[in-house]
Amino acid sequence: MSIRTVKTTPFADQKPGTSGLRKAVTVFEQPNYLENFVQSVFDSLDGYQGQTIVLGGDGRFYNRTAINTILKMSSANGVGKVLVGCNGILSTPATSCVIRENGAFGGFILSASHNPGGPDGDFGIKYNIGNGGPAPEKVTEAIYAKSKQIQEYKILEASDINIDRPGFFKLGLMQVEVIDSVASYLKLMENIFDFDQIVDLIKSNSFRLCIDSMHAVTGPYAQKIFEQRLGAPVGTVINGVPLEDFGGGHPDPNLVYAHDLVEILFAQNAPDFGAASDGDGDRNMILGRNFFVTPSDSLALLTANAQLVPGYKAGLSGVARSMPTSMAVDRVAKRLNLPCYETPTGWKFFGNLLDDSRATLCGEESFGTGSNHIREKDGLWAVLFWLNILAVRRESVEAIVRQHWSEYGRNYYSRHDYEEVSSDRANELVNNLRLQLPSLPGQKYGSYQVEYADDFSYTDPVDHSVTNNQGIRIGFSDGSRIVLRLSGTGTKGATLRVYIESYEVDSSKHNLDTQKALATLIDIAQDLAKITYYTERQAPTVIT
Ligand code: VG1
Ligand code: CO
Repeated sequence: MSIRTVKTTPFADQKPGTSGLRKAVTVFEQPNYLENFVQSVFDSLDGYQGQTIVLGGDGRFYNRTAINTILKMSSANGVGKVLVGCNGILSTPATSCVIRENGAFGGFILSASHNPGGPDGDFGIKYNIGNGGPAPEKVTEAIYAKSKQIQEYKILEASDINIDRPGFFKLGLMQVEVIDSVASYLKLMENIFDFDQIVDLIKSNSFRLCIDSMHAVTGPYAQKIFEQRLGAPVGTVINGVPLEDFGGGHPDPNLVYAHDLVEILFAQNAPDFGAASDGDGDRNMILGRNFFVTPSDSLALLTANAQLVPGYKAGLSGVARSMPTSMAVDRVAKRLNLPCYETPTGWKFFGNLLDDSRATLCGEESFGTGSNHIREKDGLWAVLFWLNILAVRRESVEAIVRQHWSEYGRNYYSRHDYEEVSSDRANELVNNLRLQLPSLPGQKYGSYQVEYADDFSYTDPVDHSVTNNQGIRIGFSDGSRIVLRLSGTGTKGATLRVYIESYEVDSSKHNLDTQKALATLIDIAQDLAKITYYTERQAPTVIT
């Protein structure tokens, strides 16, 4: 086996977005495209030689090809050992767990998360650092800088190794250990949650649950945890076999794309609890019987009920939410006297807060929540957290949420996505709105008065790094907000996300339809940003 040095030329478009580099599979299939990026990662790191790295993905098309390429490049670049998930499968949270458990130098996650898969779908690659979390911006910037200068990469000439079952291999001088994809993660979950109590809940005849893995990575995890370990009946996990194209679906767990689960949970005689995972298992939509839990509310509820879970009994050090996430958790934090941080969108911004013990729980409006147990958001963790709460309280999901609203008030919240719109026009929309910002404070729109209008900028309290232009916020004097930003994970055109939030303290007004409750603010967003004009769309693609 010899190491080959291959001449290459840079690709101009290898800048990682909100969560790694995501492109159409056809882009990744170009000769040297993946290799250039992987070599740029190695070229931007110091001290990985002889160390362990972790490698796995969500099982989508191109996963196996990429794994074999990365293994050979890791060997050629002097990595000591690679821990690779069996069949190339490791959910994003499991990768974070394995990196931390083994004191690994870092890891590669092969996923485009919620983006569709298959030969005509998307692929993605993300580098995580030694704390188990996504590389912070200074690292992704360094990778991007290297990718613009790259002239050669190194790869071992060897045949592919068999990753279909656990075992040990040698690839050049490097060791490869194919690991069980689920074991470490399950052990970690058992340390956090009261599994016995959840078993009791599931055994009680009155409780039924349904977990939709959407033919993505969580299938083997969910079957092992819910059906085998916690005793839920076989068939509790639906769409549980990971498929390279996710069965043609779109593994974005929201009310539109997770329609199988929505139909089951909103039917007559529906189960008591339902959850749907995204492609790489770091996010999960939570449903009760005929009831949708807004992710922002979920974060607030987990915070308010954390003392019911063994892993958090000792208390929380603080909480953090991404800027567009509703302010429901802020109210809980205030009552519990906890610091509450507001970060830009993307899990990489929580890493320092978790490492520095400033926050214990973190969450985003996009169905991702997590804690200091790893450094990624964690979909099945959120499901187990909910089940642990239900096992203790023995009330319905709806009753628990309604009781929370009556105690803290309700943050009506919705996100409107306009997908695959023209990038030029989306940028014009944002620029046009930016120009208006200085003149907005004080303006009145019906009963709403603008209190502040800015483009969100974040200073990390730990390393003091500054991140600008993270979304336009328009805040009103009654605490309502409109936020607009462009997605950093899409691969076709631009996706405009509009986030709308209002706060209602009066519990006699907690039964409104969300879109109706937010109708005036939705109209104000339309007027200010001229959404129909710029997007050339009459309505959003997805409303959650
Ligand atoms: C989206 C979500 C964001 C999430 C990111 C990665 O980003 O809004 O909250 O962190 O996806 O999640 P954007 O830039 O498209 O709004 V995942 O599960 O795709 O890794
Ligand atoms: Co994801």
